[in-house]
Amino acid sequence: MAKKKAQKAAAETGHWGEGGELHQRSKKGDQPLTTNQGLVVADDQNTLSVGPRGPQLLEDFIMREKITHFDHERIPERVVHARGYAAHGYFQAYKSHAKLTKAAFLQDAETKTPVFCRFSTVAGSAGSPDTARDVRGFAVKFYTSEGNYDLVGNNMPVFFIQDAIKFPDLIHSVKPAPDRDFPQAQSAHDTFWDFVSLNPESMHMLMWVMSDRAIPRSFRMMEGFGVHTFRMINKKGESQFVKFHWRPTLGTFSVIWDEAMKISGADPDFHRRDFWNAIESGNYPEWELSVQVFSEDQANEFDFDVLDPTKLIPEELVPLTPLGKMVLDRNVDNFFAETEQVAFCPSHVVPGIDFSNDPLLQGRLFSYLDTQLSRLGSPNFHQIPVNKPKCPFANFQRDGHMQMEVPTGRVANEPNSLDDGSPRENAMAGFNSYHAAEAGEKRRLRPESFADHYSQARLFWISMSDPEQRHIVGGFAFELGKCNEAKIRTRMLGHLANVDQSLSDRVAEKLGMSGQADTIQPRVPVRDVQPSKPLSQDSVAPESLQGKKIGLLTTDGIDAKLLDAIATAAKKEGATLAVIAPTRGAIHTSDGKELATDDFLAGAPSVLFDCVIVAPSAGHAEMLAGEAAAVNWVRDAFAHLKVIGFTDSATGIFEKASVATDADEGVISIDSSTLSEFLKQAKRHRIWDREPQLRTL
Ligand code: HDD
Repeated sequence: MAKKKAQKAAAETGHWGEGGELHQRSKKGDQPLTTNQGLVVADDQNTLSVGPRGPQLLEDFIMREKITHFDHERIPERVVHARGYAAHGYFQAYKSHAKLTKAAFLQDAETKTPVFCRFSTVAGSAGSPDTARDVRGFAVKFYTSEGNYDLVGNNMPVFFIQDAIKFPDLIHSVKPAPDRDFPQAQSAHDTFWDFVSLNPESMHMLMWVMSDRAIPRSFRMMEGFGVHTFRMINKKGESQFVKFHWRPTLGTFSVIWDEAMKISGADPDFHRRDFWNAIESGNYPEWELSVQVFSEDQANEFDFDVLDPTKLIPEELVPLTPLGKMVLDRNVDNFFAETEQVAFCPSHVVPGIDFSNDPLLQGRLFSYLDTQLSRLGSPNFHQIPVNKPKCPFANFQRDGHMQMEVPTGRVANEPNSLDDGSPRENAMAGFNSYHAAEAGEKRRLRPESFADHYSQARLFWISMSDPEQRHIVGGFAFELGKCNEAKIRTRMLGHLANVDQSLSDRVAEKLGMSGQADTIQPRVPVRDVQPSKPLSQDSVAPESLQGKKIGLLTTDGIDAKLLDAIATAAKKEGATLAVIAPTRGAIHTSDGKELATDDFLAGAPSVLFDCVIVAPSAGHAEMLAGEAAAVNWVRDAFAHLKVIGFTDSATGIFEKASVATDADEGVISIDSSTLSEFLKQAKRHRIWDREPQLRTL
């Protein structure tokens, strides 16, 4: 009971024991500016010099300290997942999952476990745009009462390769070419497609990466997956296999590729800005954590190997068991100290969670600590507040660069009978690896059960809705179109034909290469598979404006009643409204009230919004229709399949944009009393039926 109380208090304060600085906002108050030695600085504007124009003095230790520190501000960026964004929050189980696992944070519904969650792109460097086509990292650190547990996953449930020894090759192939250092944050180039087309095990993952999943609308609208098969072990020592799933409460949504490219220019920080703003405004992103639970016997019945990270388990085969909910409710105080220095590691587990023999996972268990030693520069990086467990921890590891603790006593060995003999190991409470019986020859071998590279790629393809299939075709055609080597394109068309002939034909047609696919013989026959509905984000997407953004393009003199109706509806639907006017200063509504704008036309193209309304005042409608940016606003919103509401005064802009005001059900005339149809359509996210007329190429 006392433990539970302590856990509850810990979750509220963010302290598991000592060293809970992480959860305290720094206080500035009246603190004077000092040097790093605490000396108050009298003048921070001028270097010490002889005379007003005279030579500067080496003696100026204050200037030297400041510049020296600045000179050393950078650390190496992550070798992958360099661009990321994170927040604090908590995880809470729905109920006890004691039957499944003995992990303390899953034993009851009261314990709130603090978490730190970082999302990332994989290929781009730290300054690359958010909306690049890429896998997204989804890494969660649970600060549990038994130590830190890291679930280091992605927003896709499978991976490119089956064995970690191929990871450096995969990453080298997708990163900028070593001679010319471009392209940045792109897989659309020869080295990547050359590598994957020579590694057919990547085919399933490629389907995901060419799909809408690789261009998420928001971190808040992304699923997450642990990818590998893990074990859960209960108090009786019984083990089950599990696969982890995160599901966002808002549903899973994406942008359109043309939009993603334009957002890269209009707002390279699109995802982080969206995430930061949502948390600052109290709209805390939430995910449900579930597991697919299955026994080893069950696994042996599947027609794929659960140790192969290029395979998923269809939910029809093993449904999800919900475990609890994660809420991210606090932005970081300092990006570098927290987001940049956080160190996730798949080998950070707690009693009750263990690994499987997935060869990719086993390689990962080595790589993370290793890379963090060079990235964070010392074996003591676990002492950095964001990495420090919130439960007590003690051992005899000592010294090293940047040791921040001051261990006391004369003993640094275990066992010992000096001092009080502690800390000591504890066979009962401690982590015990699952006693799996293993035997076999020592060899370098890929199991035959990993040989089917096309069936699940096909499963993904046939599970997609028509628009999703169109986007996959478009994705392949775009990426392969950027490959200069024709032999890579024909090889890939050959692989795609093994996934599905129509997929290969459609991509070939878009490339202008019909009939040129290589013939590639699969190692094992491609299986007959049934579609799995949950793989299609479109088919399970909620019709909702929750968490979305409505862009209102307007001018001085906007109808006050209409504005009020839109603002009220947006609030009711849980959406954000952004008022965009030709200039940034405040405008006035028709009843003379001042209205602050959120952005200005040239700086806020319609790609930044989920749905839009165009409502200039009658007096300024002609002026707006003469603005290319306003015409593009409408043209792009239509091309990106958005729902567009408009007032009568806006028709001139539509004419210039060549968008018919009765084009389809997504172009809707509105006034202050007829918003309901606009809202109904906008909840559909996109008007997919519009797409075939707009993108025939
Ligand atoms: Fe990895 C970072 C996820 C395969 C080696 N990985 C990293 C991050 C995520 C993943 C989310 C960013 C963590 C953060 O936000 O700091 N990685 C995955 C997933 C994989 C995967 C889901 C396949 C299922 N990774 C993988 C392999 C290796 C690595 C096979 C190496 C053998 N990953 C690393 C790394 C990184 C990393 C080099 C770079 C920065 C870091 O670890 O701290 O160790």
